[in-house]
Amino acid sequence: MLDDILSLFRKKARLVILGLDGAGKTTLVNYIKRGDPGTTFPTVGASFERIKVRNLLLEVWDIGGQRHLRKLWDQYVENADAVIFMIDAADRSRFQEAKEEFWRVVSLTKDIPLLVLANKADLPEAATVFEIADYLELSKLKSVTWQVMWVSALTGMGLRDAFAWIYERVTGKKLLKPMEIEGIVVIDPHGEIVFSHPKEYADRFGAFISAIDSFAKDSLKEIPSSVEMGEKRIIMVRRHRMTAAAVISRGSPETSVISMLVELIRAISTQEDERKIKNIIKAMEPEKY
Ligand code: G3D
Ligand code: MG
Repeated sequence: MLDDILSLFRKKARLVILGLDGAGKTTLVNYIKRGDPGTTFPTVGASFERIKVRNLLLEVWDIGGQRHLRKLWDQYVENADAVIFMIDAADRSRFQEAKEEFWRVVSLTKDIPLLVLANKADLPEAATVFEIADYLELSKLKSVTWQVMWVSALTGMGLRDAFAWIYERVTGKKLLKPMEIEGIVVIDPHGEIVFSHPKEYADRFGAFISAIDSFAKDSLKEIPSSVEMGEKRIIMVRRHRMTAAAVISRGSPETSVISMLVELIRAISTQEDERKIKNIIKAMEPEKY
């Protein structure tokens, strides 16, 4: 699936991948290399890797700490077609450090597309894209084209959408379908529907979702699942014994929806006010994704 996207890059593209050590950059590169082992260039020093896979030249830097290397990676960033900033979404203890490095990178990207990958989304403790966007203060990003996505470099979850986004920005061609959410429901541990968007959606769809919920209760655990239904797709997430489900159109970026559902469960279970909950859904509107 990811290979389909990678093979679309007809012209050479330079991607710089940055992040603290442990963010998952090497894991990402290894995932990409599964379809094509590519060429690894010998490099000096342990904090830099350079790999060519198909038409993509990946220049990977461990940042943070070693100040003397900065001048070097600055140049790589300035010559990139797109920049990927990776953050370990499950390691909150290093968010502050990541944030400082992130804003240093931003000062170099100018108009280069910038993709923030909130990695390790497969771990139940992973922060959602909302939490990451909040923490990094991404809303302050004005000039650059940017996006934040929830991925797992280990399982490959979300990587297709991530590279589709890069492809769109590098080539100017459209690939991803706009996000289309038909409806969302959240079900509590007793099987009661505690949230529905739009309001009347639960009446149309709720019974079906409840049925799936009771069926999946034991097997779903905390792993998101998705079921295809013609041109639509049902995405289900379980957290804190609650289930959130969204019906989306096929081709919409799935991990964004998963992240939203996790965030919805969190907001509902901590009884956040309705306005905040509305904003979580609003952040999914087509112009953003
Ligand atoms: P880096 O190259 O950015 O320094 P690595 O990071 O790719 O070496 O990853 C650091 C550790 O995080 C590795 O674990 C790796 O397996 C793990 N990791 C990377 N991506 C993911 C992910 O998406 N999910 C999970 N659960 N783990 C991930 P080890 O134990 O080998 O150090
Ligand atoms: Mg590495």
